[in-house]
Amino acid sequence: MLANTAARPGLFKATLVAAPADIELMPGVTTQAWTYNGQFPGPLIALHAGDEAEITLQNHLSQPTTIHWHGLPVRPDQDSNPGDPVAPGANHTYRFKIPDDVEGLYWYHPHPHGQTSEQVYRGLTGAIRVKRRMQR
Ligand SMILES: [Cu+2]
Repeated sequence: MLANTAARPGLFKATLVAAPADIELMPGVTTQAWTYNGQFPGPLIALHAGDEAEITLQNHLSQPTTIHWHGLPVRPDQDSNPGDPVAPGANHTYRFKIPDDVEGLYWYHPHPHGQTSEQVYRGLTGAIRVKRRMQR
């Protein structure tokens, strides 16, 4: 699970590092993958309805990349428009707010122009879970 480093409730703050890593899909067999934070699949992002999210992408790949929050209602300028690539070696912070009436299971993946499929095939993907807060 992706650790939340925010200092106040209602904010989810974290970093995803896109980088090559050796992973073991079959016992004893090493596969060279591209991962978020060295994991395949990438770490689960656990959010709550109403949360603000501030997630920084660090690109340690040899290609431009982005993160698309697949299915979540996120403003286009924060949702990894293929025309907003993050260059190799660069960082980018995505900021968005989860509406109060959203819950469910979503996923995140790269969406750079022309290189989305290669990056997903190499392993860049992860799940997003949005729960409603308990009513008091
Ligand atoms: Cu998608």
